[in-house]
Amino acid sequence: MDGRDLVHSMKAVGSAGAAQGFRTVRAAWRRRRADATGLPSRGVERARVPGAVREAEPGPGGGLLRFGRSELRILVTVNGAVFWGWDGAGPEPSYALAGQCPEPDPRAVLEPDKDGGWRVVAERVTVVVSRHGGIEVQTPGGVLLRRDLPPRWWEPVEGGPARWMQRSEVPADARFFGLGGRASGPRLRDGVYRLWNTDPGGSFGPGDDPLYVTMPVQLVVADAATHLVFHDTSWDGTVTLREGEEGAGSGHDRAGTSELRMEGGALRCWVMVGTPARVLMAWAALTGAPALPPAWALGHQHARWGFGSEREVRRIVSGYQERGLPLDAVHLDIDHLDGHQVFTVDRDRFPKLPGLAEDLRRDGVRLVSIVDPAVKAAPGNAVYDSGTVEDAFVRDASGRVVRGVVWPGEAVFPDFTHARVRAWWGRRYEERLAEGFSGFWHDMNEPTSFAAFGETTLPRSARHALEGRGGDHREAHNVYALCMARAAYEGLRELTPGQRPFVFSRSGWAGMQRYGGTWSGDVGTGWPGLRASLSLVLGLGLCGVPYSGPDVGGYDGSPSPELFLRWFQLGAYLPLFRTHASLRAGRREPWEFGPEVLEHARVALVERRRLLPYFMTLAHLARRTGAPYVRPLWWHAPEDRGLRECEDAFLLGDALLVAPVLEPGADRRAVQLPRGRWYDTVTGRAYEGPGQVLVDAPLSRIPVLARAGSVLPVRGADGGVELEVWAPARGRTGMGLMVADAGDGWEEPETERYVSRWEGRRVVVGREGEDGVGEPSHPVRVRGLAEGERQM
Ligand code: NBV
Repeated sequence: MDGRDLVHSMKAVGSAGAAQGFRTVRAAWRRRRADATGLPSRGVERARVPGAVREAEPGPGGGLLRFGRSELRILVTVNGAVFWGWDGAGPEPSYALAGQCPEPDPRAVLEPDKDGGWRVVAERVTVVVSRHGGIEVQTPGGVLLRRDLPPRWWEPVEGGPARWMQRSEVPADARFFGLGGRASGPRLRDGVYRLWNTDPGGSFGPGDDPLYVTMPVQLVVADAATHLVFHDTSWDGTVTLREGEEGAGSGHDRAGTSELRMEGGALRCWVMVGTPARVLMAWAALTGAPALPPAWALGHQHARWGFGSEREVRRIVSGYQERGLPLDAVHLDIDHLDGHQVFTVDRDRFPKLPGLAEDLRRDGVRLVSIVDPAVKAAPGNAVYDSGTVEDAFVRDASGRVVRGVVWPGEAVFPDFTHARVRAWWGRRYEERLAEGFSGFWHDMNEPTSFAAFGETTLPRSARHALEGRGGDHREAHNVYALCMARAAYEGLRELTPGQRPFVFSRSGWAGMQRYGGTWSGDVGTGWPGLRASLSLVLGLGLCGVPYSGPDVGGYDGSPSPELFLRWFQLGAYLPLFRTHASLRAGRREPWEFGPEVLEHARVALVERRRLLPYFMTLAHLARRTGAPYVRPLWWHAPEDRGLRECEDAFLLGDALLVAPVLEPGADRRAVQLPRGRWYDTVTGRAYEGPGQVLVDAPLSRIPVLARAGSVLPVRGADGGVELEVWAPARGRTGMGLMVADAGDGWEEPETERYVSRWEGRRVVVGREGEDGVGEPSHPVRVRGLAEGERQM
């Protein structure tokens, strides 16, 4: 951006300043008033527990247990997931589930247990219900994985939603992960975690909680097994976690505890037990396969709030081209809109947007547009007018359209929990497509509405359709962004049926992977922000959202050249690889940090491009199996307690171990290795795991290690696919997969499966087929060979 554009942008914000300030005071009062009259006061509450079990009614996959003051429905489904719901709650309706509830497992039967309790024995899990409604989840061998104490409700005597509490115990050695995107993880330490999607209102660091994507999804990793538990309710709540403690053989272990307190909603949950891979597979089967990104969305993307003009966008793109740096997409933020209004263009700054898009496209660069849900409340604004005709906007308890304040000023909010509104919103993307955009970046959809005081979101009393059931913002808030993503995804499927929609969204909830991914939001520029970036990506992956990444370089301020470079090097190995920064932040182009950083950033960019076939394969595997691209080191060895504690490295697929540098001044770092041989991919040096090793991490690169035996598809010098094979340890074999993707579209490519092994002094690679092992379909390059050893 040149000086004039900068002044222009600053003015736009500045002049809006005073008026906007006044609006936010008025909006805060309005919200407070709406809730004072629109929300019933809770009044006197009565506490309740289930009481003693009275009778049982076996049914398919489980059955119904009637207690003195509640009833419990248990269901084991064919994919091995267990459901239970209190007070008659069933699995549907649910915003998390991909479709209908899976079929019951006919082999799972409800039968009497000791002491007047009941149990359901299934293939992978046993559920034991005590006489007073405690529920234990055990492995088939009878080892305890989770014990839920009888729940408690607090019901308003005058009627209304009951608050409830569920306390659970897990083995003393267990570790907690998940709960959506948390900056302080990935391992969730003792503390209180809120379940309410929140814009922290400025850049955040590891201590900030909650953030934009919260989910009542916990992954609990213990020696005996891993389990995922999902409490299917979108209401506000908190989870209080306390890790257990082992009594060092004294037999006095203290169990870990998790206490869930919800402001309302059904008390129902799903549990999946097994290895991490099995659990994530069952989770994806239940909540939906992650959307497949088009290939370009796995490349490098450059964003900025405040490009300010078409000329500046061209300058940045040329900057990449002139220096031979790969670039796949440029993102336009709210400064390209006319007065910050969604689905408009500022024609003074971007007079020929479709032309710009076309030129960039010719050079292999896509344009991505920001999309905010808030619509300027002004007759004459096309979206406002058509939304008004459609009756699309959220109303308050007395029937008036709710007004908030966002970037365009006074604004109204589509009710995405209504199918008709989603369809209407989905059609709005036609305007974006006509401007030449290929992808969509949803922002401010917690939803955020500025307020001088109180919560920066819609009034809790605001009414929502909730698919015809009717309800208010207390229930709709956390699924607002999920439903917006659905509207975009489904709209785009209709508008461009041959293409994969590319949507990523700041906020979301369980199941959002069906429509796309997410990103870190406004992560603070600093070393703690860099660490938080990795925590978010890992945690979200374990909640079933595999595609995400941070604002490389951090959102605000100016990173030091070293911090920028380390962030860039990490970003190159994360699914969404995007540099982005705020309007007032310093530069983020790789060449703005001096020649040394530029050269090292180039290496990272070139390597990312080389790994594209591997990333694309991981995207397909995520869709087929639910496994995230970026996995904690314990993915294949959850019983390895050392790995369970490791939070500063990750596996990228099965083949690579990435150990980013997360602190200043490092030129080497300790790396915790899982079992087996690992090669430093740059020096070729072999290390033997399990154990900790010191690996070189000069400024030029972060350590990336390859698992011995792995076969990974990479882009060769001629642009075609090549198989990179890392020599197995002597006497061992290895393998790797390749999904040959067309880049876009819906054709289902086949999975090529490769095996590597020693044959005398040679490493050979074969492609497994129906009639045995044949020749590989791509050129092969073997690495990690000692002198005198040969390939093929
Ligand atoms: O649209 C402006 C920004 C955007 O750059 C950022 O990525 C989002 O997280 N947006 C938030 C709204 C303004 C935040 C101060």
